[in-house]
Amino acid sequence: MKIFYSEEHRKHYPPFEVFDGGKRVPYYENPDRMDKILSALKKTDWAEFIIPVDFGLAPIYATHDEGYIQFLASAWTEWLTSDPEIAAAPEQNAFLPATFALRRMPRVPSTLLGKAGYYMMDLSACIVGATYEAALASANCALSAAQEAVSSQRSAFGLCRPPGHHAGKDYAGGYCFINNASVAANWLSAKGKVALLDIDYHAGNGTQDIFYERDDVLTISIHGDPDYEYPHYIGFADETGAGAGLGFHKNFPLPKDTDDEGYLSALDEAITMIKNFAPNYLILSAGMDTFKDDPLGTFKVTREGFSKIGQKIADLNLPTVIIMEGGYANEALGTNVVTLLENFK
Ligand code: SP5
Ligand code: ZN
Repeated sequence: MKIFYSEEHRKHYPPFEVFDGGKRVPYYENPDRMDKILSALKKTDWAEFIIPVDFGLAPIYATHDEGYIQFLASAWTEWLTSDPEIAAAPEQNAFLPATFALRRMPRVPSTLLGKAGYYMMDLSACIVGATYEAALASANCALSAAQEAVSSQRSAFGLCRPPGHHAGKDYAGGYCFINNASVAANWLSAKGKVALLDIDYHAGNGTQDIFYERDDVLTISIHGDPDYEYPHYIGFADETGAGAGLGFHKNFPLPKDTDDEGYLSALDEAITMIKNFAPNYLILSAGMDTFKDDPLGTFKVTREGFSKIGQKIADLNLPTVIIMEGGYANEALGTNVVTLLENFK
């Protein structure tokens, strides 16, 4: 299987994130995640690593707001030059807002901190010097995998970091800056009918946001119920699309402690919907944070569970663009990714 991977992510390693209750904790979404996945993949006889092609900004702007992308591009340099204390110790700093644009606050301010609270949804998508380049390279991994699926009509893996599914048209959040899977799905939608299935533990709010009014890309997310879990305000069962897109989005919010059996029965329903939609391509937003030992999750999915999940999705027999999303139980992450991917090789 062709695996699109770039080393560009490595320096995107914020020194902290602001966790529940305002506590500063080490950044969960760290480069070690990739090292664990790489080392597990290198032990197989089927992983073929390829450096992604640069698709330029056109496919990014086709999915995201230009003002938002320009904010991502310049935020760190502006922050650094705004304060000599930060410039003196850049590696101890990360850029985050302190104020957020909530309901009925639709103005985009002209200043950096104002923009930050407008374009960011939480305190976990920290911007550092390497963030923008890493996010672009990550999107190129997804696009390159999509292109491979078109040309070979086989499945391919975009080993993306940073992840993408929490990033909306004009906002970052949940460790995500550019919505890799959505950028790839939008690009792929010009080549055929696309379904996107999100199996990350957290609701794919960004993907939902991006495709909510479209009927040409079916989006489905299976996740921890937002009533108790991040991203809290979106991902509920009654959100099924709007306008032309009505009926083309589906959420499966699941209870805490969901195990293999509970998970697989939601997956069966999702798979039936995909079959009825009859797409030419499938994008799989593959987060492994449903795993029983994940520090950010509550689900109880096992390694055998990931094997069955992969088997069921691969049985759709579609060229599948698998996109790496979350998963923070680093010691098991490599094995879990290989276990899922094996079904598609
Ligand atoms: C891509 C992805 O998986 N992003 C996830 C971002 C989640 N950030 C907020 C986590 C808040 C978790 N609270 C869990 C308490 C555990 N004791
Ligand atoms: Zn997640």
